[in-house]
Amino acid sequence: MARHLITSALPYINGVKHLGNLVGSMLPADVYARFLRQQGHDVVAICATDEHGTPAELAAAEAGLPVDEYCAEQWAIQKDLGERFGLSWDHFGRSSSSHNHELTKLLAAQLEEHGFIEERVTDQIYSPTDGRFLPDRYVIGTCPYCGYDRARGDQCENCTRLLDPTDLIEPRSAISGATDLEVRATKHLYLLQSRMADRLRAWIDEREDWPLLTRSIAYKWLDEGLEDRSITRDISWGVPVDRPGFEGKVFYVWFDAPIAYIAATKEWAEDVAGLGEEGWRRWWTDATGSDVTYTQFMAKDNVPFHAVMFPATLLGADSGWKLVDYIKSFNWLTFYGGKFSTSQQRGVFMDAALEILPSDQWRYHLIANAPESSDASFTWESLVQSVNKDLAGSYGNLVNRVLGFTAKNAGGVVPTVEGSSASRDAFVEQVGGLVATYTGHMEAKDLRKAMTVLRELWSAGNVFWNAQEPWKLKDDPAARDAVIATALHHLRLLAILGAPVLPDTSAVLLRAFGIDDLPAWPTDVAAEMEALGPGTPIEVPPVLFAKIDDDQIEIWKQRFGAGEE
Ligand code: B3M
Ligand code: ZN
Repeated sequence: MARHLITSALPYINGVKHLGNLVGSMLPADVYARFLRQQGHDVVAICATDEHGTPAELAAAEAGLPVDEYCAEQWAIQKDLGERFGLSWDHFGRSSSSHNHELTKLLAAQLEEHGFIEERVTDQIYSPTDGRFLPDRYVIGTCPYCGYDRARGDQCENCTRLLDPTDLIEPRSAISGATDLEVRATKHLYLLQSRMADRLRAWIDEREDWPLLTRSIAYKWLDEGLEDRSITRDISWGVPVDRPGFEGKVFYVWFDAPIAYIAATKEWAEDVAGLGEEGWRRWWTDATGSDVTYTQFMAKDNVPFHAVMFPATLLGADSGWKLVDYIKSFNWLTFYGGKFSTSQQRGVFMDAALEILPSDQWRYHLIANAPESSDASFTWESLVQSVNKDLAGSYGNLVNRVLGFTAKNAGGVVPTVEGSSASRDAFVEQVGGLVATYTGHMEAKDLRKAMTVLRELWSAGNVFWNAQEPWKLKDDPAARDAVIATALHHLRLLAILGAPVLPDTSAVLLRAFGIDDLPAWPTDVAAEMEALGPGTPIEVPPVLFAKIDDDQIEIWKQRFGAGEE
């Protein structure tokens, strides 16, 4: 039994997340956490809402709510949706928690103590009309390179050139449209990352087992030269900087957000699980936590912050903080090749998804098509294929046939098996091989490959059942009973193996065998194939997966669109 800390990138607070957000962080983290728990490991899975920064302020303003009320509301909505998607985190916290305020200040103090913080004065755009400094992206104007008239102060969306807000022609506030902008001097704290570049590179060099995507992004940032980075902002919503001359300033959202991984663990240990300080320190500080394996899940745009900047914070603080062991990163899930977009509400969002299909069907489809080695496209056609062909056609159909046949021909109980048969032995061996491969892919967090093998396990059951033709064995009840018993054990195994991805389905199927608690991950498949006592009653559950009509695709396209702008 090992100890595993798992975090998924924190969903931003400004509204319900879309399927791309879900498959790029929270869902794969959950599948992995469930798998490790089933293997008997000591697992803590942590997530939280990322609540600070200007986008939260603006979303609250748009909703007509004070920002703290807005965040509290949205946190509750996201937590509820996550739970309804079967996300089994140990704690879903908030980056605005008192624990995060405390830890963010602590980390900043530790960095300062070791000489990694410096005050610097910079010029920034101030909007008297808005009564605030404007972050670069909230200054808009005409691009000096291509003439696009809605270019943002950090980058022109049209020609992709990186910009400085002072480059813009006719700059104005994106918040109010005000044009009376001024440049004012303002003081900020800088994290001296440049002084840590060599240490960080040496640390990344050692992470040879990381996915190529993660490593290449990390090296890109290191190769471009690690710049000192301002970690404070002139806004009011966030963790205040307690320092003379810094009144009205808060820490930058990307400084406090990853620290919320620690804070949410602390909140869980101290306020939820009643484990006290040691309860979170044993995961996060080296002194007692060195045997922890820490795995993070995220989409590729978050990798620089997790592979370089958060480690810079933790290394610089030099107080034994646990660094990540493995970063599992994802490419983009597209909506018919186009972008899922929160601001334009394009694509399918978690709330709407649950209105149209049960969570297990989404979980399977998304994981089976996760953007692991390249971008992947969500289409209604491929969703229907996952449900109709894989879930209903292969897995569900096998369950129906075997359990229905057992009810009719074996009195609804596990029959007694006498002697052995070559075909059964061959099947058990085949299943054993597939289980080993499946387990290996899960351990490697290669989830798409794992789903390919899970499908092979489903179809192996169908092939066995079809080849044995138990319905033709009326005159050889012993042989027929052996086929039924083998197929029943295989179904029980499928429920156990499928549980990380299809938790609700597995619970229903196991219930049919009278099993209430999820059995441990199989290590000895031959033993598992004899685990059910003869005479164990078997119930026939309701159909596990309903097939989707082809007309449904048109209805969904009407409602959600199909990627068109
Ligand atoms: N909230 C993801 C995003 O909004 C960001 C992740 C934070 S993880 C510490 O794109
Ligand atoms: Zn441009």
